[in-house]
Amino acid sequence: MGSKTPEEYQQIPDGSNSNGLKPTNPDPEVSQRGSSFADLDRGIVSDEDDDDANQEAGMNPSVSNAEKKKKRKRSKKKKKSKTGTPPAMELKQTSPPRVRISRLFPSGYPAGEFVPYDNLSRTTDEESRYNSRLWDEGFLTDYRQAAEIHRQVRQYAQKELIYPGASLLTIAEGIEDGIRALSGHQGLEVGDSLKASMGFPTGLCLNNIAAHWTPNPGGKDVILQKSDVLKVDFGVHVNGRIVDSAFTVAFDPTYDPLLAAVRAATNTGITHAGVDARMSEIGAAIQEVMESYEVEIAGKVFPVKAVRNITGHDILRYHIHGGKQIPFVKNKNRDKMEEGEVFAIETFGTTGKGYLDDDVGNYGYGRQDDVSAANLHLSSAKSLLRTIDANFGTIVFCRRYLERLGVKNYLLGLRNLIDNGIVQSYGPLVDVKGSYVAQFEHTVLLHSGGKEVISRGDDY
Ligand SMILES: [Co+2]
Repeated sequence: MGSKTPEEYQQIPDGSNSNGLKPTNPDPEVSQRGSSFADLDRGIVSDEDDDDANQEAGMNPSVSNAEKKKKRKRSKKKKKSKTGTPPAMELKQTSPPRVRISRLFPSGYPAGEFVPYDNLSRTTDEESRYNSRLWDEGFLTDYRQAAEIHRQVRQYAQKELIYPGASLLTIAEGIEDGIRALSGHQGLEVGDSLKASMGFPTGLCLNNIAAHWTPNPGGKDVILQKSDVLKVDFGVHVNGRIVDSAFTVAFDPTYDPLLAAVRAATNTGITHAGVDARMSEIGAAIQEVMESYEVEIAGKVFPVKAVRNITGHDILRYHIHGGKQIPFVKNKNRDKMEEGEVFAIETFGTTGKGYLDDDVGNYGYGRQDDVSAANLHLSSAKSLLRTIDANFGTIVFCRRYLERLGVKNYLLGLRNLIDNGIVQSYGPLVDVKGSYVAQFEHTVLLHSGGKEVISRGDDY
């Protein structure tokens, strides 16, 4: 989930700003969007960012040890253990995914891709290198579980849910049902989705819609076309530890250079991330890579532009956006990354103008925990707030999640909460009509001696 640059810093973000998403125009209309264009055929673009393909996800599953230079691989590729474990005992994920991750990895979850910092002088000993003392006990376990859920659910989505003719609602629900099943939290009892659930509403953004679109109840169902460029951006949290990761799908190879540009740009951001890395340097490096690409669409060549007014961001517990932003253009932001921090490193590239505008429609709602509810008078707002606090806390939710809980007639109360600043609403962000935007995103944990690309998979 991207962090929109606040208006006052939209030109060139500079270090002093630290707001999260900008509230949208408070106009509760369901977004209209559609797609057009010709077709061709292309599957999910993938590449191998990882090497050592023989590393096993479950080979050395105990967490927080020193073996994590190795890159995790997903469980399905597990080879049979040489120690003689009978293969029949091996529990496998189903399709659709319904086996809890905790059952698949009873002795610990696979680590992410571990990349030591260039400057290893800061490392002291193996132990502190791989587990920052700034993290509490459950931190890594929760993060690795959330990341494995993300990988398994998205790879299922890539194989089974996302194809021309699929409805976006079916894709969103398929992803969300997978997350609930794999985490073992259906979220129907009060407080259950605070234990594990989506990290924010599933984003399914077509073409010039860059970010913050999700199906809404009562909205017209949108059918995926062969000519579409689809961004799939979803989050998984376990005990408030949020993994935020996104990819782009295009079936028409016309868009491959656009996807390649953004994939390379995001990987550049990951390469430059680390303790003491400056946002200004990361942004400049990302932009240089992104804008070295161009894409030819219907005989016309478009330079790929880095989007200027949305950024990567730090992630705090139960808060998808902390105070830090990572632009993907040249900038004067003086913030540095610090040990123990978690970053969503994402980039957006576009054939449009490289600047996003608000569109009509509703994406999600986030409880602002620093705003008092003492002034609330409307009883429907008070009761809705109790529901929000009990089920989502500060995790951004959407209308579908409310309706799934059986909440009815919530629009007036929701409006009141937004007007009082207690809930912030978010809406779609779009580039110009006819343009195409792609996005890739990973969540990165900054250990003391290296970074762990927690959401890395063999898909992206
Ligand atoms: Co994000």
